[in-house]
Amino acid sequence: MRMISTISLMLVTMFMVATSVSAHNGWSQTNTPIVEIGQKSYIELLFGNHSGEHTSYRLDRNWGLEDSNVEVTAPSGEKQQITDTFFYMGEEEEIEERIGVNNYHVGSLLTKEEGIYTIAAKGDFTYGDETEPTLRSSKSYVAASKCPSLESVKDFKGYDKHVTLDRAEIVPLFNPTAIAPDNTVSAQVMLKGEPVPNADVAVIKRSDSSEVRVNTDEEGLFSWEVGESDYYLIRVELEDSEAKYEATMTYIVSERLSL
Ligand SMILES: [Cu+2]
Repeated sequence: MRMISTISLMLVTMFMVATSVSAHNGWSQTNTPIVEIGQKSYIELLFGNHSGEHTSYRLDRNWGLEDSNVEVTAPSGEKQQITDTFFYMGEEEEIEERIGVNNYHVGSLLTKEEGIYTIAAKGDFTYGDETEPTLRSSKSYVAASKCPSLESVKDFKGYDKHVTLDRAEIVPLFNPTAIAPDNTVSAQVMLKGEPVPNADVAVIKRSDSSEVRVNTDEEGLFSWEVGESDYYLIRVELEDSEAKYEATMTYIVSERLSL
């Protein structure tokens, strides 16, 4: 009996092994990591990552919102759908060859509580000539505070909530709204609530699309040194016996906190 369960565990592990399929990805980003309570945070849904062997922050076409939804988890745990707030920023008519090209949707979230809001966008995307959709999950964060400063939000907790239990997810083990340059941080790759060992993760810097590549350990954990102040995109692509998955997450590194 034990033998059988060992074998089935090995099989499960084999199916969970990350593949190095490289494709385009969708990601979300907040316009600023910190807002005053009562103010809105604006969220962009971006799509691209073609150049540099698919480690790029560059846009390529757009994240069409069909089959997508954007759910926010407030600091209290309360969930809110904000999919209806998204507006496509590109033209939809007149110049035909530019319709739907290299643009994005932007939506918003009104903050009401102090703490970290987790924004989780999900979409089912059928790439190229594939017949089954890739299940996408993308996360970004904003902190709301009465006094919107790095100093007042740096000790906020709740960034490591698991909010995407039905597909892949990147869970930061650092506060993604208040991180200073040159810190070593870690995060965890999960698939349906279970850690994913040996996954190939890329961390991509917005200003020059340079990347850091790391592999997850047996607990799905990976660590890296955050670079200088900038926007960063973390992405991983996975596959199991049921589907293909992609998970992305963005964070913003600020200039060093003044002490
Ligand atoms: Cu490509």
